[in-house]
Amino acid sequence: MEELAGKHVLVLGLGVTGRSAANFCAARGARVIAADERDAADLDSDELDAAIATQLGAPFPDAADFDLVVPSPGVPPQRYRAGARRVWGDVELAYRALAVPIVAVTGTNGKSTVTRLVEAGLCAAGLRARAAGNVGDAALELVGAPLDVAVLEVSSFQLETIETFRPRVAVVLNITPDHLDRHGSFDAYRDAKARILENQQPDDVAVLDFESAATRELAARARGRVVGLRSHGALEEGAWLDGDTAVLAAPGAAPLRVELQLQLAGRHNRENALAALAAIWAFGCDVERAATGIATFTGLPHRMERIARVAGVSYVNDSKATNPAAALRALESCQAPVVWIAGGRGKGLAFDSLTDSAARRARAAVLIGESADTLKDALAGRVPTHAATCLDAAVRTAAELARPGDVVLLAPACASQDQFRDFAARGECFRAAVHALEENQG
Ligand code: UMA
Repeated sequence: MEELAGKHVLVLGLGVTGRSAANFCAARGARVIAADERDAADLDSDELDAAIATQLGAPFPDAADFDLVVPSPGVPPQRYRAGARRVWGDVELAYRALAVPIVAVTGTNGKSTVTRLVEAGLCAAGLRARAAGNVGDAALELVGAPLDVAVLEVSSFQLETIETFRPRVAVVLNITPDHLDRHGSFDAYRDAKARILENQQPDDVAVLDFESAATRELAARARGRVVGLRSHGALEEGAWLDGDTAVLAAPGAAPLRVELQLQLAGRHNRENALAALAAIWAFGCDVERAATGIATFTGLPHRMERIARVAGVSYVNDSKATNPAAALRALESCQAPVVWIAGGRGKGLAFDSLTDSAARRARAAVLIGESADTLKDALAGRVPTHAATCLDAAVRTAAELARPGDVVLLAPACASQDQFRDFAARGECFRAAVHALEENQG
């Protein structure tokens, strides 16, 4: 990217994104300052190019002094917008540098699973495909890799900082309230997600989850072809489930029927597989071959991940359930009585939507973190609640409350950052606590 040479670039945040963005810009001849408000001791800045200047443990420099600001997704716009001449997030930079088409996936819940399913399906169909973005590896890691197609999971935070980003296929899954603490309102959150469609052209495709009212409405904003997704019931142009068969229909052609064989349990995962297959179909690949790749996918850590069975009780880690809608799905997919571990940092969302389901499924709830009292109020009179000071203690309390045949489910409905670095660290803590129970048993 010639346009970076000689430019004065400010990278905000030095996590996964910031490190990749700083190195990327420096390698293309930019003069880079990378800033992070955390102290050097808390940061992993070893991998930075020697030419990059850093400013750590101090307030961010003034964005107005730079040609380009590259914010990390976790840095809110009000920290840099005023005065910034140009803002490109890492997804915009990756789009400008990638020489291959992009399948991009957004939505509130299920997007990492769908991203990985698309990657697995495209690879099985014979393409060199790799997933990156919000799924874990920075999008810029894909630049220069031997690829036919890039699969990017893009969050609302990342979509706030695009300018020309144009995926060949854009998948928008369900949109339900999340990150309201950052976006301020549901409309603003949905509008950020909708930006995935804003640069598409008539030959691009938007795959939209029609079961989600907020996503269905985005059809009016689509500039490309729209492929709708429904859990059942035919569409003129779209995909739906007929039992375990995915049906893919386009006007003027006989519908394709592809049997879905999945390693993943739960109706929501059949819907995730349908979304992935529809994206692959929209991209123009052989869906029969893609389905064989989808069939081999065994799931991601921290998403309904079965950790162990101890004293007849199953322990399931759904640390990625960081909002009420995801926790609801987790509760609903448990067949056995649940001892539910929930709580953490709230995102400005009410928990009332969980009360009925919790009352039906949960024998008890063990509550942790900043939202424990709010959750306790939401469950009052419906589910017995217990407080725990930390996740470790919560697992021990849950083990005492559970009876053989029960499920102890970590589905926090909240973010983790009051007690952990991120949802993955929370999931690892749960895993370690369950293994400790196992050892005490043995
Ligand atoms: N920082 C500041 N000041 C601030 C905010 C952050 O200095 O005001 C610094 C922090 O000290 C830290 C760095 O910025 O050192 C972290 O930046 P970041 O929070 O953007 O984290 P990254 O490591 O770059 O990870 C980001 C995504 N994180 C977030 O969106 C919060 C990762 O998604 C993503 O996998 C990664 O980029 C690669 O694309 C995580 C996530 O929780 C999994 N995403 C949310 C979600 O899925 O709900 C959106």
